[in-house]
Amino acid sequence: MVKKSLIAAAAISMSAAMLTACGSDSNASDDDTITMGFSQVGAESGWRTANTASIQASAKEAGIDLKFADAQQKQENQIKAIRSYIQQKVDVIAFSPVVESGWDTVLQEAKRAGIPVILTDRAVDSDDTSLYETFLGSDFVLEGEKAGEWLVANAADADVDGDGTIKVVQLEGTTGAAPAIDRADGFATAIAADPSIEVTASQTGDFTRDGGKQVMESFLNSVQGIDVVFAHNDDMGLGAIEAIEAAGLVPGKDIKIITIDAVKDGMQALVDGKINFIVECNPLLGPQLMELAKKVLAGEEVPKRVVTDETTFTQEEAAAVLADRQY
Ligand code: GYE
Repeated sequence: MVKKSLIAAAAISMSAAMLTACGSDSNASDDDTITMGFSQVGAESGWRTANTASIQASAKEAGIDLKFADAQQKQENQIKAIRSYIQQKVDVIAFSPVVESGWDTVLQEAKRAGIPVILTDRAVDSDDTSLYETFLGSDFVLEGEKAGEWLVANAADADVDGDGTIKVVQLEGTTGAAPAIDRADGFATAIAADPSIEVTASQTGDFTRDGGKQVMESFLNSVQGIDVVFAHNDDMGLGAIEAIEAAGLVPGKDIKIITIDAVKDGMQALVDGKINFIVECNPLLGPQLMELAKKVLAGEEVPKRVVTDETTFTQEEAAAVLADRQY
């Protein structure tokens, strides 16, 4: 009897200890494990899939406990996720804001709770830069400029119908998203160097393949003499290829295509001659994000802006690197 109750008592105290252990696990401030709450935009593109994989793998590698939520391209879902991370008292919040505006309130809540925020991939347009520690990601204006500069340099070739005007249709990213706004700006700045190049029509395809296909179908019906498609990402460009082929035209020849990202499917289409030029946008932000989070939490100084290194690819350059692409 005595023995039995002793065992029972030991079992109770053990489960109590386990409960405490679980409790402290979920509130990382009690132990050394860093907990990061990450709100992802969605799963809209090949770029995004590679970005998510990179963040998940590098959190594991860095020993960081990652809480991950997919917002399905909706700002309200991101705000909900961030509020729940605040409630859970995570150590650090990172997120890729689907659109630029409307973040001040929730970021102030994080600040009041003493939880540092790291912007990943996309920026916010808030005037109060104390609401986040740093912003890690690409220079989207520069990406748009590189796309436009290539077109200016290849203008003679791009005037497919030889009428002296290079008619560009633009497939924009998600309306209000930093990469959509900035890529359009950078492209417009670069093509201003050649008055024969004009953006004749521009509409959002929401960064998806399907969106790109649908918008391109409507452009093919409504715009005469399209010479060039400028798509804000590979996926929309790949959707446009489907629409162009369905219309009986040859993508890359009858209509030139410029895209941004350089994910594998895009690079394959470039090698196949269906895309003419791709500006790289690197999604492998995970390792840098984990490093920045550790530094911020250790009280170390981090730069307010960390820009990703990127290149561009012609068809020949893509053929040389395709086999070794990681994403
Ligand atoms: O180019 C696009 C994705 O924010 C840089 O989002 C990212 C963009 C990327 O859907 O493919």
